[in-house]
Amino acid sequence: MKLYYSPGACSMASRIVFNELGQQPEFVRTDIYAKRTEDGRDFREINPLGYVPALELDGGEVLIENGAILPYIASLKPGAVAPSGDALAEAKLHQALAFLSSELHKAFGPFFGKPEGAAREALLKRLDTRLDYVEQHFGDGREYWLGDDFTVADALAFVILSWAGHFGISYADRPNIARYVERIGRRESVRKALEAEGLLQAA
Ligand SMILES: N[C@@H](CCC(=O)N[C@@H](CS)C(=O)NCC(=O)O)C(=O)O
Repeated sequence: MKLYYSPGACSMASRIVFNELGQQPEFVRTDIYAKRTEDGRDFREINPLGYVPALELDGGEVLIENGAILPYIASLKPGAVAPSGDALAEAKLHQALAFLSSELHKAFGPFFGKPEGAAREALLKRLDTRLDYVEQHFGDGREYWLGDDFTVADALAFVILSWAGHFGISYADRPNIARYVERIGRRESVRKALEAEGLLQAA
């Protein structure tokens, strides 16, 4: 298997999950701006949409979208990093991945373009409603997104929530999120992923 990734991007969630499972695919660093892989290929030949993560399976099939890739990696070791065999628990995982991908990720995304002034304020307002939801979600004292166990949702949530510091967004008024990010960031799988992507110092 090959994981196409960019350092610190949402593709790092897959690397964290592979670390959790003690499995290592081949990692292919990808320039998401130039759309080139480190071995000189046009990345759009792998994902026509030009974004990471993309997971190339041994048979040559390519999966895209965190919401599909993360459950697929989890299925390599059923029950280890995702609920298995409980329809409601599985639905809650899909709910989490859908929210994280289509609401939280997409609310953070525009900050990579370094918006200023009124544009930044409008984006902050939109992001705030999503962060309020996350803060409330952890208000019952749960350790992980789904409750008592670490799942692939935590890998993705950690990566996305960690972007805040790079955009000058503080969690000082959101203690549940601050504690959660710190807690997940201490996991060995996460430390190893940050180190592999050259981000341990900045984390
Ligand atoms: N819908 C995709 C979005 C992935 C995505 O936005 N990836 C970013 C990095 S975090 C990227 O590669 N952006 C480059 C681009 O969109 O051109 C998913 O959830 O997997």
